[in-house]
Amino acid sequence: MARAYIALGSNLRDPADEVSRAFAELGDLPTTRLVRRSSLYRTAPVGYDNQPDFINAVAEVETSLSPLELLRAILQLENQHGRERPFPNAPRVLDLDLLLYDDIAIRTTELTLPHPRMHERGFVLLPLAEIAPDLEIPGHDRVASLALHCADQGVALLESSVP
Ligand code: PH2
Ligand code: MG
Ligand code: MG
Repeated sequence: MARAYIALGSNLRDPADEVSRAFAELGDLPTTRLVRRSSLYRTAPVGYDNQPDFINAVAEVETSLSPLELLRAILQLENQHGRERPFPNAPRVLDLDLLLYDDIAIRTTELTLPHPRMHERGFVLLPLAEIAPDLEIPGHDRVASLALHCADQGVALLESSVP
């Protein structure tokens, strides 16, 4: 079994509900188990400002799907939620990004691992630091250390997700 981390994001319809349902759907993928899920975070948009805040979170899964099988499966989940892609960084009903798959580093047209921007994004690193602070991102640093640099990125724990 491999261990993979997936970033979840939504800023259309009912974002907290889209992300919560997506956690369950990840655990229902073939030969895949949801091991841990972060809290939900409310985050300021990065890259294209004129859109609503996002709800972001991170999932840890155990899977025997290959990296490409897992990637294709999560893109299919996005489509099932009605994802449309009018322009880069557009608002979206569900975004699922494969962040890490074991310690694999690859770069192909379809998939780059680790995710090329994850080491600088608070909306990924802060939820990830909650569930895997000691994880090393291949080619970068420990998650908890990288997350320290993201304090000013407008990422806030959503109170309603605290048990
Ligand atoms: N995703 C992006 C670009 N910008 N900003 C926030 N806050 N959250 C996201 O998930 C996000 C983003 C590209 O996928
Ligand atoms: Mg994304
Ligand atoms: Mg994506």
